[in-house]
Amino acid sequence: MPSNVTPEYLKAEDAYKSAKSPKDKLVALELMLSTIPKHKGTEKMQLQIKRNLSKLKKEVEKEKELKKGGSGGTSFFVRKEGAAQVALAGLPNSGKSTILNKLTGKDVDIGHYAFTTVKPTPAMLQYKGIQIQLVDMPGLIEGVSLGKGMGGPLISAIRAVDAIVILVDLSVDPVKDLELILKELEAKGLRLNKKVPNIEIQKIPTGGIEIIGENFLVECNSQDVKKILQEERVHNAIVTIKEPVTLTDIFEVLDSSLEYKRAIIIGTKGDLPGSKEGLEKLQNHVQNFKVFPVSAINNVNLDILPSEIFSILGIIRIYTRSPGREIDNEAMPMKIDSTALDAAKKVHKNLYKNFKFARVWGDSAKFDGQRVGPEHVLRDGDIIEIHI
Ligand SMILES: Nc1nc2c(ncn2[C@@H]2O[C@H](COP(=O)(O)OP(=O)(O)OP(=O)(O)O)[C@@H](O)[C@H]2O)c(=O)[nH]1
Ligand SMILES: [Mg+2]
Repeated sequence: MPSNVTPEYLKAEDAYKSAKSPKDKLVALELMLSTIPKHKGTEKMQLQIKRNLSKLKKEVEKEKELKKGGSGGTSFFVRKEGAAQVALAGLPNSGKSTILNKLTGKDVDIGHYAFTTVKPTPAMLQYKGIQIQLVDMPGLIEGVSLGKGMGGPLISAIRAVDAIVILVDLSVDPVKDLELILKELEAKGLRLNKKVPNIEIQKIPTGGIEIIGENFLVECNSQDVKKILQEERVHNAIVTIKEPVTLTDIFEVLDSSLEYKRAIIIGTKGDLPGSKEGLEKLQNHVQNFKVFPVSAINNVNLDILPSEIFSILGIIRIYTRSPGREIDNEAMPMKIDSTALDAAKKVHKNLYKNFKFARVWGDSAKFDGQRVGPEHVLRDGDIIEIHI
C-alpha cells in the first residue's frame, strides 16, 4: 500500500472493512474512491476500488430487483418513436421542460420549483423531414445513482436513449451542476462523448492469453492485463491493442454494462444575471462537449438546437424515389455510412434481393443521377433511386 494515502482514505477503508450490508459497503467504497490521491502510484488501487464498486452495484441492483419480485415498482420506460430517442437531462429546475415545449410545440408543465416533471415525457421534434423523439426527464439529483430521487428508473430511462442533451442553468454554477450530472451518470455506466478503447479481446478455447501490441500498454505490463482478464474469468484469449491504453481502458472494455453515448450541453437561462460569467466558466471547463447557450424565454439561440441535436445522432436522412416518380417527401433515417444496398433493404426486401444498381443525387454522387453499385456509401440528404 502506498504510504501517501490520506487519513480520510484510511478512515473510509476502515468503514469498508467493517461494513456489513452491501449498501454500506457501497457508500464506503465511493468514499474511498473520492479520497484516494489521484496519481500514477495509486492507479492500480483506484482500479481495484472501481472494480469492487461495479461488482457491488450489480449485487445491490439484483437484490432490489428480487425485492420488487420482478414486477411492480416504477417504470420510466418510454417507447421509442421516430428516428432516435434523445434525453433532456439535468438538475431540477434547469429549464428542461421549457426547452422541450419550445422545440416541439408541446405544452408540459413548467414551474419555478424543483420536480415539476415527475415522469419522462416524450415529444416529437421535426427536423428536415425526420422526427426525433425528445424525452423530458425528471430532475436528476446528487445520489441518484445510489437510488436517491427518481433513482434507478430515471437512470434506466436515460441509459435507454440514443443520445443525451444535458441542460445546465448558466446563472447558478453550471460547472458544479455539470460535474454532478456526469458523476452520477458515469457511476451508472454511462460514458458520454468517449470512444470505446480500441482493444479487441477474442476469446479462444485453449492456449492461454496472448497479447499483441504490448508496447501500447501505458503504465502497466502484460502481466497486469492477464491478471485482470483472469479475474474476469477470461483464461484463453487473443488481446489486440492498437493504440496507447491504460489498465482502466482494459477494465472498461471488459465491462459489458457500459453504454457509450453522444451528448451536447445546453446552457439555459442566458438572460439571467450571472449567466455570462457562468457560460465563460463552463466553456473554460469542458473539453469533450459542445456548449450552446440559450435563453428560452427570449427565444435566443433556440433555432440552432435541432441541427445540433441531429448531429449527435449518427444518422443520415435518405430520400427515396421510385424510377420515374416524385421524390418521397419523408426522409428515411439511416445509420451513418449506410450503403445503397442498406437503403434498398430498408425500403423493401424485394429491392434488396433483386438489387441491380441505384442512381444517386446529392453529396455522395459525383454528378446528378450517378449510377452506383450496392457498396456505394450514402451521405446525409442524398436521393436514391433503386433499380431491380
Ligand atoms: N429567466 C429564465 N427562466 C427560465 C428560462 N427557461 C426556464 N426558465 C424558468 O425556470 C423554471 C424551471 O423551468 P422548467 O422548464 O420547469 O425546468 P425543469 O428543468 O423542467 O424543472 P423540473 O421539471 O422541476 O426538473 C421556470 O420558472 C421557468 O420559467 C429562461 O430561458 N430564462
Ligand atoms: Mg420539468
